[in-house]
Amino acid sequence: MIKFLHAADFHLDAAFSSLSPEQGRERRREQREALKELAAASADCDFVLLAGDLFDSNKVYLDTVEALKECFASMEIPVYIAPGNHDPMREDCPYSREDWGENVHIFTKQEIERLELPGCDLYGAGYTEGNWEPLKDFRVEEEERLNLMLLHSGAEYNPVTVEQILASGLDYLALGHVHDLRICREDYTTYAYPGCLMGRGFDECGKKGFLKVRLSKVACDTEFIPLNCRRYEILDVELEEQADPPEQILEALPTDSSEHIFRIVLHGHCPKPDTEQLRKVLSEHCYAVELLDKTEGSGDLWEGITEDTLRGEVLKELKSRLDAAGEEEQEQILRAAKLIRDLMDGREISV
Ligand SMILES: [Mn+2]
Repeated sequence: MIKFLHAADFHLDAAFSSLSPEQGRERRREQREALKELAAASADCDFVLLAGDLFDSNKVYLDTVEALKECFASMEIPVYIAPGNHDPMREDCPYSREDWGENVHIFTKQEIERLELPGCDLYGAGYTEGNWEPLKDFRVEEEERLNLMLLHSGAEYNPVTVEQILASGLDYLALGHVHDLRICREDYTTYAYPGCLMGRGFDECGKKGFLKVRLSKVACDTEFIPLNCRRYEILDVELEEQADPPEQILEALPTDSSEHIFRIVLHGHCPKPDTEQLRKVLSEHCYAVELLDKTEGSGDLWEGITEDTLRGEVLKELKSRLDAAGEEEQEQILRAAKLIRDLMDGREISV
């Protein structure tokens, strides 16, 4: 059995443009710090596979180069890297510019290279440009060995198909590019994306981290190890008319909210909340917060109910049904009332 770490998509030195410049700098410092957790987890492993997009772009701070070199040096086991579409293998890229240390091997070419390691064969290729299919007509050379491959692969970058994976003879395909954790199995081949190392936006919510894999010819055990770092979270809060909005939202926040970055989406039939005031209150309880007000004001829903018109008649009927209705039915009636109001106001509606 062999044991290794599989990580990808660090996106070091990302812009973090949705945060303040100061918070962006802090997040980039945190990215460098996070590398220490990865190094610590590698202690009982045979090697480390890094499937590309380690850098967000070609522009890398010296602090980042130093932190990554320190991470690799402290690992004391071989580290294999397959460059991705954010950090393609080019003449002037950080992989070419720097000396990353003796234990680091970078798959520099856009063609499959085979390395014979103790206990397994490791295949790999880097991304340089264009749309090349790395697994097209690929078959492992020695079936009886454990066979692994390291690639940065997506629909437009080094694409692979399930048919090609099935025909490859690989035991484990370590992929990068997809920022969510995905572990799949076809026949005896496990192929996985560990997801990005840490979230950078609301499309990368929740816990992020890397995989520790134990692999033999008969079994593949993948353990997800979340990084101990800030998360992006989307929180939907249903406001009630009578209650105090800040209080309701604070109640919905997790206890460690000051560590994390939130998008809070407000729903409900209630008077328009004062989002400026809310933002002020919430920013004291969150690392960063974004508020989306999707509430539908309730105050004007019954406007015209006393009129001696068709509108008044319909609203009166709905209101009396609402007062008599159960909770579930109430929701339907409120939706109907809103629809009728919008229709009579001449708004474009969708049912
Ligand atoms: Mn990426």
